Order: sequence, then structure tokens, then C-alpha cells
Amino acid sequence: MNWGQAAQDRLSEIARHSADPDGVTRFPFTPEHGAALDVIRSWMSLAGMSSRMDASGTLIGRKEGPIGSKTFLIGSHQDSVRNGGRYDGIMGIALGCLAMQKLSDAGTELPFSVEILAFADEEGVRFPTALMGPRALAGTFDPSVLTMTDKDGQTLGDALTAFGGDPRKVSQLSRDPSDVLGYLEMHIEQGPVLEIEDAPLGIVTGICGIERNAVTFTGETGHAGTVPMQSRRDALVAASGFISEVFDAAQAVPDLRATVGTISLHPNVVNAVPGRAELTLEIRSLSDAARKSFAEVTRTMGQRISQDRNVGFSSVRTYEQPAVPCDKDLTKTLELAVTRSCSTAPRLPSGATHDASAMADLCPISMLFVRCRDGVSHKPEEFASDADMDAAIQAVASFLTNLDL
Ligand code: HGY
Ligand code: MN
Ligand code: MN
Repeated sequence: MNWGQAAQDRLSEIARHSADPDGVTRFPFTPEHGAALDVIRSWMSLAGMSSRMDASGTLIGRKEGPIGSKTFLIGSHQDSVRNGGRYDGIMGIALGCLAMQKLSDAGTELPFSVEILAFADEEGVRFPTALMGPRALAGTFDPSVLTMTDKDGQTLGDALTAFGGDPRKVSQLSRDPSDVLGYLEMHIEQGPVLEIEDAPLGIVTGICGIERNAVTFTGETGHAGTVPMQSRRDALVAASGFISEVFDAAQAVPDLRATVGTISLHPNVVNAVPGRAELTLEIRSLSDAARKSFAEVTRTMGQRISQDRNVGFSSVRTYEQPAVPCDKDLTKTLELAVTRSCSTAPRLPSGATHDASAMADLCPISMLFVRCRDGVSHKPEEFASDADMDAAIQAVASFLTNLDL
């Protein structure tokens, strides 16, 4: 069987389950999500796995090992961003099913059980939260997120119930860590490193930590035609200085990313001085210390700018996810498996976050990156080749048969 071609065909088929024909738009607990799970169930069945959906909307494929054996977990997310690509998330599920199918076709019996986890929501696009599925398994689920609403005002809890999940039982999904051997996530790199190094696969060393801050500059609005320039308290002018200084300062910190991704103004009309500017500042780094230190730098920066511009300033952390190292033993086994079929196996950190970030609270984690054409992701142009996906399937089949647990 041409496993890479099979992966490409399956990802083309499931990409059709999208709310928008331009790329893939598949949010959690939607008709597109339901249709995608039907396709993934068929992949799991072809791999000789049973399948069931848990209370959090995670579809779980399971291949039983010897009685009393522990379980190794493989997973990623079925959801996408708006008009995203056809590989981010779903590829990890497809490749996991094909690796299990390859072992099943070869009659290989593993000395442990294996589960493939198709998580509902990693992107956090529909609701202002994410990772409910892996957090439920890891026992870190916060039930308060069930009251969060999407842009139409539907709560996460109601959407989950309507989809066939059960909000009341999500907190009961936590797994016994002593039963779990580890977790592997395969994912498109979403960056240019493997292409630059001409490597089909990469070994992830760790996943960057993230924090998100709600930053507000508060000045005074007024008539654009009558308020003299000298007496203005223009919130947008202060914010623009802040955004530029943060960008410039982040360049000086190795491997740190700082992004102002959103800004909203009040009253946001052409003929009024902006009285308030609200923006989000996201900071990512593999070093939590560097990330927190930079966050402090931005607060000092904001206070200075607010005094210079005679406006108010506040910065409140609204989200934080610590950096997560990948397990050394699993990563070594993965590296050996990759080098059985590839000449090189570069090691690299992940700037993007993944379900594995949350799974690290349950068990040792490992991640395998697949080369990403032009480093492009979260766009319809996202692409991974048959040959590279074939190499991933070979590597993971070899990884599973050589796990020394
Ligand atoms: O934001 C991220 O890193 C991921 O793509 N959700
Ligand atoms: Mn993504
Ligand atoms: Mn992803």
C-alpha cells in the first residue's frame, strides 16, 4: 500500500467537511465536526480499532493489547482555524490510524494497548478556551469554561450537549497516569525549519509556553476637528508607540515571539479622537523565565508611554500555558525510529502549541513534525507531501514496535 498517498487521499476527503469552501473551516461541535468524526471512525475501523466518543467530544479509537497491559496514546485535533489548511491537527489523526493499519496489516501485535484520540477543539477559535479534551484526560479540566459563549451566544456546555457529549461527565474522564505509557502527536511543522534543512521529519524538543495579556490605553475622546493637538489624550497614538516598541524589543530576545494580534478602538469613528485602545499581547517562549521577564518589560514600557502621552495604561494576563519539554526517552526512541527511514532527524522546538501541551500533565509526551511547504500554515496553501507523510507512518510504526516501556 502507498501509505503516503492514502494519507493524502484521506486528508483531501475529510477537508470537504468544512463550513467554507475556501480552505478548511471546521469548528468544534458543528455539523462539519460530526461528519468528520464519521470519516475518522472509518479510519479507526480499517486499523482494527473500536471507536467511541467520550463526554468531552473526543473520538477514541482503541486497539486492545494483552490483558492488563498499559495504553500508549496517539492524538491530535480535528478542528481548524477559519479558512485554514487541510493538515493542521487532522493529519496527526490520519497518520496515527494509518500507522496502526500498517501494523495490523502486517499482523504485528504490540505488547500494550493503543488509543488514537481525535480531540474536538485545540484552536480555541469558536470559544475563548481550548484543549477541553486533553485537559479532561489529564484531570486539569476547568468546568467554568462550559459557560463560555461563542459569537452567537451559545455556551460551550450547550453546544457539547447538542453534539452528543455530556458536560456533567467531562470531569470524570481523567485517566490513571499509572495506566498510560505516553503520548505521541504528529503535526505539520507550521514553520520553515525542516524545509531549510531538507528533512522530511523533525523531532520536537519542547513546546513553547504562552501568555496572553489584555492591554488597555485610556485617553479622552473628543471632536477630531476642534480638540487642539497639544491637549489631546489620544489612546491610539499611545498604543501605536507601545506596539512598535514591543516589536523592536522582542527582536533582541532569542527564540521569543511577541504578537499584538487584535486591537479595538472606542469610539472607533473617523471624526473622533480615540479615547480607548484595547489590544491583546501574546508572548511565547520555550523559556518561561524569559517570557515572564519580557512581560514585565512590556508593562514598564506601557507605563512610561502612558505617562508621556498622558493616558491610562493597564495590562492583565488573561491566559497562561507553561512551556513543556518532550520526554527524553520517548524522544530518543522516536529519533531512532526516524533515522531508520530518513538520513537526518533534526531536533527543534515548537513555537505553536498543541494538544500535547495539555497531555503533558498526564504522561510523558513526544512530538513528530512533518515538513511544511514554505512553512505556511493556518492558510489554505498549507501542504505536506505524500513522501513525507509516508516517512512519518513508517517511523511511527517502527517507534511503536521498538518502544521499550
Ligand atoms: O496557537 C497555536 O499555536 C495553535 O495553532 N492553536
Ligand atoms: Mn493550528
Ligand atoms: Mn494544530
